[in-house]
Amino acid sequence: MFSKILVANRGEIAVRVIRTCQELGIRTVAVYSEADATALHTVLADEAVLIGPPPPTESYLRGDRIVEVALETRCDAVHPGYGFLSENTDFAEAVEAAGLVFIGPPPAAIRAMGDKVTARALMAEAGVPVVPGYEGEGSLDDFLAAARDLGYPVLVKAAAGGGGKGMRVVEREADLPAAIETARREAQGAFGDPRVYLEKYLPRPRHVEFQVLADQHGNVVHLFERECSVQRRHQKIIEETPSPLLDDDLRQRMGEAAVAAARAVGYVNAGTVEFLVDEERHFYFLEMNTRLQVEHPITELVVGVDLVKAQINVAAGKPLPFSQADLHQRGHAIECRVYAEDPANNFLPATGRVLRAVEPVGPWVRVDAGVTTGDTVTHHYDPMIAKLIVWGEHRLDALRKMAWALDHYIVLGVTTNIPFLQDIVRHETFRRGEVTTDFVERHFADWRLPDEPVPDEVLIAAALADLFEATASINANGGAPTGSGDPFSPWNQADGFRVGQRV
Ligand code: MV4
Repeated sequence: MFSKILVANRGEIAVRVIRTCQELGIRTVAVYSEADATALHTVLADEAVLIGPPPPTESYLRGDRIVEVALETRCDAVHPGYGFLSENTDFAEAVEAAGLVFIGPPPAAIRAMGDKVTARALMAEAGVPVVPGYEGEGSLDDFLAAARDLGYPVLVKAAAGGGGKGMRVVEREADLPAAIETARREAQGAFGDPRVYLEKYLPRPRHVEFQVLADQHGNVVHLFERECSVQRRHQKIIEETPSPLLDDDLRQRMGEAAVAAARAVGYVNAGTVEFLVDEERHFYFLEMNTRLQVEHPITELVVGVDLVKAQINVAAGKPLPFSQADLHQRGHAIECRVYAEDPANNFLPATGRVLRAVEPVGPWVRVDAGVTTGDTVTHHYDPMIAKLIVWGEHRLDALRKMAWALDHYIVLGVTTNIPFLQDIVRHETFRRGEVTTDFVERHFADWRLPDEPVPDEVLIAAALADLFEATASINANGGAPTGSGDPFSPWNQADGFRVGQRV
């Protein structure tokens, strides 16, 4: 087993990985930017190394520097989390070339799935259904002929894209040449690769993804699905499992397809196979995310597997401790993503200092947070500051618990989407489990903050925060009411001492 792991990430996922390492008795090294000197992940790790200024390109995306740090601190493995370098083939290769273990899939599997045209071809070959389309290497006339066969509308997608980047809908033949031209130019600019391909456009699909886990000994299992249709501009907002859409038969067929997809690229470690499900309940491979995902906790709660622990064990060469027949879904889990943004103002990212964060605590309520009281949310990083995850015996039970948990989640100082989430989980369509990928656009296009009185809890918390701040500044001055502050008081330290005391 590894004795020390470098966590090449920040925020809640870095904290998530560090906590499991602590539990397993594995030491951790955090890397951090100048903006994260007192962040939770920096404080919680056994060692922390400053890698650069706040912009990701100068810190969390500096693969070369991160590998150096891993070697200098004598780590044996690197966990990439999600985002940043997690799906960067060059980084995975550099980690391995340095004699370290990359806690993720083989670089070849990342590369194969990163190229959507290659992935589609491999999937079709492996018998995994793909959306009818055209992997165009050909001329404009070939594209036009293929689109006519597929029938309009069609989607032009970038081969190097994914997650909706560089995608455009074309309604009629007259618009196709220009759409291809623009898409090529954009793809060249964004990915350095101008290749585009066509897919038939599926109206109002649902996004259902399957968690897979594979070891180095040829064992591949799936850990069932996650329903991820509640999203806005390709950013997921609420995920749940089981999907209200699937029945046992469809679930089994999609699960088998997900396992076949993983096998087709020689997959090892945790991964996610994304499918679109159309109105006739046909399913199609969309793409594979070759990393741990944000929404992994709902699978953990319903299937009873710690996915980070599994990732570490698999990367260390251990066989999976279960087979497909051992895995079952029990109850229902829902995740809400808490974003520092203003849903009443075009979802503008919100920044500032979190004066007070009071997280709901109760049976089967989990909060994975990367930001806590006193931390500053900057514009440099993803606005997701926490994930609220609940488990219930059945869907209605989980929905009730989520409504309760949102009502008891207090964040002061930074605007969040919590009131927006409260309205979604109470929405009739959502409660019926009838969401498609256009749900938010369709029902929440001009959402406004409800005109309700501020709850007592919030007023009390605000008053306490105020008092707390005032007391802190009095203590810092040895009893004087206000002033510049005692440089030796722990309240005035910027080195994380206070954060470390709180957790
Ligand atoms: C599609 C589609 C309809 N038809 N492909 C968006 C993200 C990227 N991974 C693929 N996406 C889509 N591909 C075909 N052939 C509709 C979407 C889509 C979508 C997919 C999943 C979740 C949310 C979405 C929101 C808008 C469009």
